[in-house]
Amino acid sequence: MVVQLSTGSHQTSKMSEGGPPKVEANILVLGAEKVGKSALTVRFLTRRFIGEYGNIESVYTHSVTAGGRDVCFSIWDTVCSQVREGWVSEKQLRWANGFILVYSICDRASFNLARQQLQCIRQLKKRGGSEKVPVILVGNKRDLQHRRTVSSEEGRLLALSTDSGFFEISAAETYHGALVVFHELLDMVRDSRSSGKKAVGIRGIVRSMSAVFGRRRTE
Ligand SMILES: Nc1nc2c(ncn2[C@@H]2O[C@H](COP(=O)(O)OP(=O)(O)OP(=O)(O)O)[C@@H](O)[C@H]2O)c(=O)[nH]1
Ligand SMILES: [Mg+2]
Repeated sequence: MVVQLSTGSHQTSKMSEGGPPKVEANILVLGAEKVGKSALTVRFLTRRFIGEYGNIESVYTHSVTAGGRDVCFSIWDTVCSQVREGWVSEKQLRWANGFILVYSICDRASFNLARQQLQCIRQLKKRGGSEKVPVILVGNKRDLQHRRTVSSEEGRLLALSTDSGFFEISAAETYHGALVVFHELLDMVRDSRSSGKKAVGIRGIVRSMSAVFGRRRTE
């Protein structure tokens, strides 16, 4: 079951009144069990850390203003399936514009799962023709340094080798980390959209030129 919830001061509409069009971004939050997917999501939505979240899968819509524009986030806080660990469904892949992959710095198995999910996303998106996929890898529970089993370097290297963003945060300790993760991902989504448009634009020019020159040759 996926629960739908709305937060934020604005209602969803395609166009902000009188201003530039509203930016919409669908964000999928993935990762192993108990790594803090819900803690990160709820921190971003409410600025609070409430400790226990249950394991309910939810989709939240949250409206904010960023860089003078209205932004509507839809955030799908997933629950890791024990049957198909590391697997991301076609439905989730089609829905999402950007991905947050969470692991716990105290849980190596969760880091390995994040690696698997990252590869799964990259492969499936590539097959679908997408070149740049906005992904941020998040090492959570940074406050638990004494229990750390995954070094910052390992996280950074994995992100670097897969062209992803990377942050280590503590959803328990600060709001700032969650804020930076979601806004950085939003920037990546916007960049990928504009580079996608450029590619389509160039393809369009090439098509029209070949149509013109192709026709002339046969005339
Ligand atoms: N110390 C510490 N604990 C955290 C942090 N983030 C989450 N937790 C705790 O980790 C546990 C799991 O957090 P959740 O946010 O429910 O994790 P989840 O990934 O959504 O878990 P599932 O939905 O059940 O897969 C809870 O007891 C949280 O209080 C953190 O940054 N530091
Ligand atoms: Mg959860």
